[in-house]
Amino acid sequence: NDKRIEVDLRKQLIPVKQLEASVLFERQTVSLSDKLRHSNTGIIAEHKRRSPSKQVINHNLNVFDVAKGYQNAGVCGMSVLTDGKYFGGSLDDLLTARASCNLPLLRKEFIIDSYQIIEAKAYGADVILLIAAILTKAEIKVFSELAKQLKLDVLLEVHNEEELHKSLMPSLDMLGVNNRNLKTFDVSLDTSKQLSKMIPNDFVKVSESGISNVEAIKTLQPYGYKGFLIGENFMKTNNPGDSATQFIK
Ligand code: IGP
Repeated sequence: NDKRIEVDLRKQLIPVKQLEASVLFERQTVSLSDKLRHSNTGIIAEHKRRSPSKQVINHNLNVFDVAKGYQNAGVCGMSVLTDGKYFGGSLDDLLTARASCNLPLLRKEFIIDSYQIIEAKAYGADVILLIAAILTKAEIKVFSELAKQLKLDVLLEVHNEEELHKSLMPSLDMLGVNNRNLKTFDVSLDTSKQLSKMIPNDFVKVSESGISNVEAIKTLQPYGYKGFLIGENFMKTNNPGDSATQFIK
């Protein structure tokens, strides 16, 4: 797999056997989808230093404080960008978040190989993200079934109808609709509204990106959304935890 080799060259990989022998691999994971089902606010708060659309969001905060702040705010879960190239994140960030809070943690990464799922668990994640735009149906099946075996929740991300229809399968827990077009970076909450009716109710519906106020959440809840993934709006402030609190009270 060519894509995988590119990833391999960036760092020395720890053998799978060693990852499986790690202390965190034994940890009992927490289900984000269960928490969202039973929440009225449903915030998944993200740690994101920068992005392809915004070069600098915030470089001055440490993950430890951000995770603590989100937990104190009462969010349902935290998303940690581990991609270095586009988002300036790392697996170290995931570990640090794990050390700082009990929230279910989503490894936010472009997953293209099973290895990254085993790695996610060994570094303390409870949830993995699978992005329909970069995976085949067969890959989504293999990766989501592996995640379920490892007791990880699966959030499958789509941006249009075609991706959604390709992806629906029982091994997914949450269906995330990305309001941001990854090619143009345009954001529209209409994407969540339009796709909602095509998502069967057995999946927890999550609306991702471009959510900047409580009104947006109130608008999306009648469409069946139980989860709201928010990054930039919190991270651009000096105290992301305090900003999250505004969304929860
Ligand atoms: C958060 P925002 O607009 O609140 O910062 O968006 C999250 O949805 C976004 O970071 C995201 C993402 C992704 C990042 C959604 N899907 C896939 C990387 C890869």
